[in-house]
Amino acid sequence: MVKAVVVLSNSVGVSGTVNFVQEGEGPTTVTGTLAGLNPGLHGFHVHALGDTTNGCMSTGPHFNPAGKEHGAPEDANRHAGDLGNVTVGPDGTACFTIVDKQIPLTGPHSIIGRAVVVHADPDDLGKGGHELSKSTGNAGGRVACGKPYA
Ligand SMILES: [Cu+2]
Ligand SMILES: [Zn+2]
Repeated sequence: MVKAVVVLSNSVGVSGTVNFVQEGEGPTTVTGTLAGLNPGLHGFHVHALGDTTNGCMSTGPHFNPAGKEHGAPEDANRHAGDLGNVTVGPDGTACFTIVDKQIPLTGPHSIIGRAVVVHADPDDLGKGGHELSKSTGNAGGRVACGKPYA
């Protein structure tokens, strides 16, 4: 069993912790808690680079080793990093579990050392018809991020 943890932070009061667990070659289970967000849906992705020297902006685009378009987690045509949305309640917190097969913790496509990013707006899952839908889901600003450590 391989585990990783991410502590999310930013300068405007958003915080959170996300844990990743993978058993063998099986799917990865992601469990997280977030606080300090606006209620509603927020895009939630693995981005390509574990570089936060310029805050969340330096984490690059969505992790996309297969060269696909942005999509929903259940789509065949999606970035590996496309984990959809997390739902934030009226108190500004979220508690969620995601099980996904495209975010391994070992091997050439491991997400260890990349970045987890929470966005200001909902991810349209590639279906919003916006010019950014097929690249970012038009999910708006990057409000918190962190780097998964094994
Ligand atoms: Cu993102
Ligand atoms: Zn994407």
